[in-house]
Amino acid sequence: MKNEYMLQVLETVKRRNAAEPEFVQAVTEVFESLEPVIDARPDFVEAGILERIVEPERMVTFRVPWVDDSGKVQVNRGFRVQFNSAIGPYKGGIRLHPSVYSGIIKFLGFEQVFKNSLTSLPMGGGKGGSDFDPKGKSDREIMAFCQSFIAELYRHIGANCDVPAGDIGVGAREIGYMFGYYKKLTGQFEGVLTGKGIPYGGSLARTEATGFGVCYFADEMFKANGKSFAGSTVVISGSGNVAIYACQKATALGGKVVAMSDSNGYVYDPEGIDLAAIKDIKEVRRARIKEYVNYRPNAKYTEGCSGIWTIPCDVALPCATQNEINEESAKALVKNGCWAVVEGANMPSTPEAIATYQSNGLLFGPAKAANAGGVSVSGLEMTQNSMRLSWTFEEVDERLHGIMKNIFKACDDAARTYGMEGNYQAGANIAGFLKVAEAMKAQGCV
Ligand code: NDP
Ligand code: 2IT
Repeated sequence: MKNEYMLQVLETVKRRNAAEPEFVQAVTEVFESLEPVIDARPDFVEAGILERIVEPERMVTFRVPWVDDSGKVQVNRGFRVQFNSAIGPYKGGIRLHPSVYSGIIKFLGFEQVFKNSLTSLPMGGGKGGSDFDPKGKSDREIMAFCQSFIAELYRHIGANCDVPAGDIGVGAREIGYMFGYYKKLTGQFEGVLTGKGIPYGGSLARTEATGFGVCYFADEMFKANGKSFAGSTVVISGSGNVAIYACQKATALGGKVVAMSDSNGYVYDPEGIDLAAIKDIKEVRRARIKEYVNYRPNAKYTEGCSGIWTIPCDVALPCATQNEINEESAKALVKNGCWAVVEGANMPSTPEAIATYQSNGLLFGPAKAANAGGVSVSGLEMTQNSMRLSWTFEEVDERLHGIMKNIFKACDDAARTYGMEGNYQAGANIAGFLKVAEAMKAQGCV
């Protein structure tokens, strides 16, 4: 990056957020793509768009006290960042994981601003979470935590203000407990959360949306480059919501998924992953992936996460967590003939890993475009709630497919316009940014 003004804004971001490396990483990655736009748009400089877009509109941090099954009081820390509302109410998930702190929430909130813009639906960017660890907790403990979390968060959210959803550690069970308590506190039955259960306002296909969307995006990118899932070998990290439905759709499109993982290790099944077994282990029993070998004796379980990227594959779909592919893993993928990386997780590739994909000519589908299917169907859930009706699975899936095609086209077009054909990372950042920047400029200095 050579633009003096952008370097100065980035320096301020680094100084002000020195203890939040993930946030600085996310901002740096976006800024590096925006240089040609800022060079061409002095009006954005004059309107202070960059200085404003890197600063959340607000962020709340709060105490979350709850009582565990032994009767002991536990205290976690809760967060919600309301990053940008230029194009719609704040929208974004809630993450429950022990690694959560302000820097994780802010990086996710910042990414969400551009992702939500790419969906073409009217949603601003937000994110929340807590350092609560759901692993090994009873249903009652999960409910106690979720109720305490919402007992504070309810005053900051609302159907026209801020609409949370799931992320790591938050699925339909947690959203149900949060929705129930929000309704008790406010007396309002409204579309304040998405990812709700189907009987009380949830959308069909929201569960599948992120994973399906990753594959719809990949499919478009492959077609545009003369490639296809058909006959390809696929490696997917994670075995949660995104990974499971990415596995299902990649298989339906003709790929063979040979490996999946959790935070303890990975399974390699050369005959192709048995998704029913994974669903039983992860969705029904909430157990560990190492049990997969009890269902499929020919599969092999290996402790540790990064080894999954040394398995030869054509297509890698990182669907677990941030910075899970570093330069070494990226080089292993390249060495073994991998030709595409499409990101289901948020920021799963380090900057060095992305540079490795690009210098070796891999097709790269960046997270904020490729995983936007989840929040897109969340947006469609909000639409259905407002209309007080619900669409069929097929109708939602078809809209999701159309949105993912449009997102690919927007990335492709923006990359071409700015002379970076095939660089969908730059295209996603530019296309996502332009809509938000125009809206911020039009709304004045707020
Ligand atoms: P889940 O909680 O359903 O699953 C997370 C999966 O990733 C689990 O297999 C988990 O293993 C693994 N994982 C989590 N943290 C780590 C870690 N630190 N190291 C290694 N593995 C880890 O979450 P989702 O599937 O919903 O989310 C996965 C990713 O996708 C996240 O980056 C999330 O932000 C992103 N995403 C999610 C969307 C959604 O709609 N849910 C939408 C767009 C993006 P274990 O069980 O051992 O913890
Ligand atoms: O990262 C994400 O886009 C999500 N976790 C989904 C957010 C949402 O509001 O559905």
